[in-house]
Amino acid sequence: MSATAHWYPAYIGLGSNLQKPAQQIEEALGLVEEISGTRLFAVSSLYRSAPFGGIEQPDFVNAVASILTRLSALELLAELQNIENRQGRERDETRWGPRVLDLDLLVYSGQTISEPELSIPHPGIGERNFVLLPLEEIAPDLEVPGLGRAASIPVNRNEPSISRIT
Ligand code: ROI
Repeated sequence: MSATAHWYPAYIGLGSNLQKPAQQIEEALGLVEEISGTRLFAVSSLYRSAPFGGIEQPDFVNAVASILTRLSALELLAELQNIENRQGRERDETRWGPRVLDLDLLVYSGQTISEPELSIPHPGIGERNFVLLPLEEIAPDLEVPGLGRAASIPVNRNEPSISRIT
């Protein structure tokens, strides 16, 4: 870890639709708390959402968490992928197919990053209600680079249904 004195705010999207999804999300949050130089700050409700992307599969459980971290965005990404792998995520799974655990780095400290392995802000934020609604719940005033204040980003009217479960 290239530790600096600074703590950066970051937002993580969590999703699962296999192997007891709500438990997968809770377990992942516990592992996020154990990432070095990182503190869990707030967690949204859990949401049940119909699958986005046109492939027939079980409903998802989704949530968003905010953290403070001393890691860089790429260091944090590696830690999140490590958690996905520990919870049995298959790297060769079908695009837009079912998954045990998805951890997406959504926003990192007001930065815009375009690297082959990482796009920040996450391009799905404005397009996916399963990201947008939990993000608006915990951080309505967050400025998402390019999109503006979280609470002002419009909800997508033609998307699959989503509801709070906790
Ligand atoms: N659909 C929903 N509702 N929630 C997700 O987390 C999710 N993740 C995905 C795909 C398969 C695109 N669809 C999703 O990766």
